[in-house]
Amino acid sequence: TTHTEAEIASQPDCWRRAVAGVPAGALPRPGERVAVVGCGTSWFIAMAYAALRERAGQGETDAFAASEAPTGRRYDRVLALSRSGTTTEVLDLLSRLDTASTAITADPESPIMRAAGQVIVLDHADERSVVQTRFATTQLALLRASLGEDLEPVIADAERALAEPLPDELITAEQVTFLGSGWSVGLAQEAALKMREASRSWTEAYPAMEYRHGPISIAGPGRVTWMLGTAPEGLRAQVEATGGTFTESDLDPMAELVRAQRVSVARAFARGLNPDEPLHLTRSVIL
Ligand code: F1P
Repeated sequence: TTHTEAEIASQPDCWRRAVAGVPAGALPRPGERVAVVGCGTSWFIAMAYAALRERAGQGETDAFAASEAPTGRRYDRVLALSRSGTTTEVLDLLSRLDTASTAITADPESPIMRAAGQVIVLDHADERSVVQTRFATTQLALLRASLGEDLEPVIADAERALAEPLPDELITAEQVTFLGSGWSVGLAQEAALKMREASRSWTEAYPAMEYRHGPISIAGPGRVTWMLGTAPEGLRAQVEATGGTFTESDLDPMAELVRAQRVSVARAFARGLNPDEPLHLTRSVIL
């Protein structure tokens, strides 16, 4: 088996370990105004957490690609996400800050250890694959737990997502568009990125309601529209009217992301690709 497959399968265990030891102190406190930053996968996890933290009433929370964080706004804390702890845009941003900062990383030897005021190391979730799967979801599990959420039902859903057979039509589809709503918009982006990285598939991602404003134009036979979370009323019928396939499930969106990771690996194998080694990508992007 590939590293990617083993890392996908280990997610329930990784999440359990992370939520058993949520570090007090280093994470954003209720009431703080927070900017969450990262690149690639880490940016999409930042988007999901920002929406969840606001929904939990813990304070204004904005998510930015680290390269695009605005300079003219005041935040009480910047939360920087980076598996490698070496990504250039994240380190540059931290070096320019005069606010409190916290980083979450997998690598206790990386430069982010000195660049951030406080650091949470999730080394048990580090990965061998270039393609991030379990580190991304483990940090989100930790962040969800820090907002007071019970992760047990989510872990049970992930176990279901790992055990169930994958429908062939998801593996052979010509094109896949992921949709989300609220905090699952970031997860839809992440699912789409995973499928591109691991299997060089044509994927897109949108907020579910936005999908009706143009993106649905490409729906049709052999193409899949895949909702993470609860779909808006009528969307299934609209997609099916184009001849396209509509997929949704009652799993927690983070568990549904696990299913999308598995489909990404299956699509890589179907195309003769090694999901551990995406084209034109390295484990961390240093500019
Ligand atoms: C960010 C990132 C990953 C991507 C690949 C290259 O890494 O863009 O999202 O999957 O591994 O780097 P990091 O800052 O989280 O280490």
